[in-house]
Amino acid sequence: MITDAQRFQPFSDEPIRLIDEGGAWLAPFSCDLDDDTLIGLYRHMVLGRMVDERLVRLQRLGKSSFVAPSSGHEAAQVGIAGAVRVGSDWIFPYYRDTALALAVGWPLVDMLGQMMGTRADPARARQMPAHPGSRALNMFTVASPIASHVPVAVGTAIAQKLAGAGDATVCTFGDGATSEGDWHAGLNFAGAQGAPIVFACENNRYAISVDLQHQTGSPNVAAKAHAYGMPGYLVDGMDVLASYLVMRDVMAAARDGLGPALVELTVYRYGPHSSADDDGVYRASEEVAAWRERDPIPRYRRFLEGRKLWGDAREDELRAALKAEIDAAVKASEAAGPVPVEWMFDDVLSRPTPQLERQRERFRAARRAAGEDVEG
Ligand SMILES: Cc1ncc(C[n+]2csc(CCOP(=O)(O)OP(=O)(O)O)c2C)c(N)n1
Repeated sequence: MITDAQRFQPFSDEPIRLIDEGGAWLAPFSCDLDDDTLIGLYRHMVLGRMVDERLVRLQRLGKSSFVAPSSGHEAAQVGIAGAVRVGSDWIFPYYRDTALALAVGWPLVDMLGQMMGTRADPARARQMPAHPGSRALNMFTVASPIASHVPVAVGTAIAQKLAGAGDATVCTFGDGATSEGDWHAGLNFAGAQGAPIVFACENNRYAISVDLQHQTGSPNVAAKAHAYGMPGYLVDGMDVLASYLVMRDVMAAARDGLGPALVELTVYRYGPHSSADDDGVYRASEEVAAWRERDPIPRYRRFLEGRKLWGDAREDELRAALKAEIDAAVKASEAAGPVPVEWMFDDVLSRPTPQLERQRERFRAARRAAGEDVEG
């Protein structure tokens, strides 16, 4: 019998895969997930894809100022999300984690509010779009400077270890983040302290236009874990079952006091780096098309169909239900209305200084004089 400890080997040369491109199960052990869990993973992947496609359209319509497309990352993100014990573990995501944020339970309307900068945004439109955060979910607000969240995530994990409640932290980032000093400082400290943290690298091969070969001399990202005294797992991040089961096992090991791990999930981003990027100048459309053939969603659908868990009728039903959910969330976010500009004076200081109050009054007066509606 294969035990959990033997199931996945760190530092493999080939990515760990559990299903092939045709959706056939590859592993020498059986899949221990129940049907609801298997279908739930699929639902979250399709939700992530449909929301991403809508966010791209909303940005083109001028309803959002920025988007970081996540299509292609769904299997990795849904796998990572499935390994989190929401509410007790901590999550330190990065800007491309749309499917992850939704899969851990971030409400769609909060996401749409954040993307569109409306009053539906719990963060009151203080962040640029694609920067989720949620107190209720222990989801740390995304930070724009690459890898700056890594040392903070490690500090959180060390606090969890000291508290002794058996919780863990997961911290995600792209391959480009592994070139930052903050990344190395964080991994070094986590290794030295035996912090209960899993570093999950969504390696999509590009940091904007810089490809992985120009980023590192290492054979892969997982190999870097050697230097920090932790296991490094190379995983096919377009295989949701491999992503989920590896992440589930290493998060459980971290909670059990076995220390940190680095998991590299190999993915491909189908869209440009962001709405401000033209990917046609650094990669060929044939390359994107070849990766489209390996889309993680149809691949996993084929696995479900092989188990008689899925078919055309269920697919149509799911997509219609998700479309209705997304439409309703877009409507609710828009109906909430734009945030008043005056809000920029709130929450900066617990007691505003007289200077700040004077600035607020001058600002209000100027807006009233211009015939604008001013709150308060
Ligand atoms: C410290 C810092 N340097 C540069 C940037 C500009 N920048 C934004 S995203 C990005 C690429 C990051 O690539 P990667 O970590 O691979 O993640 P991906 O976007 O590919 O998912 C860069 C260089 C930044 N935000 N912060």
